[in-house]
Amino acid sequence: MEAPGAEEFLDSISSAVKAILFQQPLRLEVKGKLVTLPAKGSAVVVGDLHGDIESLEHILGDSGFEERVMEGDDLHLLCLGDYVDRGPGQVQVLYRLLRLLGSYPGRVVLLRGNHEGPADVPFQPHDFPLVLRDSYGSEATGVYREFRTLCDELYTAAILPGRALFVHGGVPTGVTGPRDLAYAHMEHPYRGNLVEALWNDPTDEPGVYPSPRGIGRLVGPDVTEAALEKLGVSTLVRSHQSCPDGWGRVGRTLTVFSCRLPQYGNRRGAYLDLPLGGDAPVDLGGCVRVF
Ligand SMILES: [Mn+2]
Repeated sequence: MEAPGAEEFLDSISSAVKAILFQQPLRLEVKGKLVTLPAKGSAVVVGDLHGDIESLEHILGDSGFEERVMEGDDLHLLCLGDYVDRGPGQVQVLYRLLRLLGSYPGRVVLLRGNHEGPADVPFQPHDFPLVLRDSYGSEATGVYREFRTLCDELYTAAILPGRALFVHGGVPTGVTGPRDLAYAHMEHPYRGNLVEALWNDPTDEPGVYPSPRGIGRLVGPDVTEAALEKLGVSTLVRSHQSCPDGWGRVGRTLTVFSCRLPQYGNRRGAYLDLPLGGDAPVDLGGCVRVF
């Protein structure tokens, strides 16, 4: 797929920002930067994409997202962040998702990954600005500025009350309730909840440890469980780490990774097709779709 022209891409970004600010609060239950998912219908849950447009198209086709929504299905597309950097289709992935958001503002929920994190937290690799410069030349600066505005408007987390928390990295270890996630972006950098939400990883060992990433924390199953209890949910659904088969589990944490770029070395990608209603299975492992 060709990259869109600068004007078209810029328009998709600024339209998405407006949709998040003005349309989505009328169609979704939004508090701060936390979306509460309705306990009905279902959700297609997508992990890291990192510019892998092929995997995104596969998920959209395989899940039948657009057809199902057009047929009136009660269906959401929930993406767990990390849309750009690394892959060959960074602009294409973002453009596709933003256009879907524009078409179905009540149906598409885009969370923030650490690659869409706050501007004062540097990280590597961040080749998206270079991709923009190659594609758009002198117009790249303006496009990137609009992208940064979008990053600050993306949601930090989504919650399915009583069941699951959805966030890019992990549940912040100091969380006391949903409010801490809803307003984590406003309390950044004074409190670490936003950084932990975007950067944390699970570990088998009980306790909390410094992350080898140099930012965020490694969080043991005991700490995750206690934090999830404060949020009134039993399962954490997150992305942020590749898994050989596209998904994996540590305690109550389920990782789903959707990109299949060769540098990650995973054999498969995965997404979830997750019923949100009361008859939904307690074990989300049964909702994993591997490709
Ligand atoms: Mn990540």
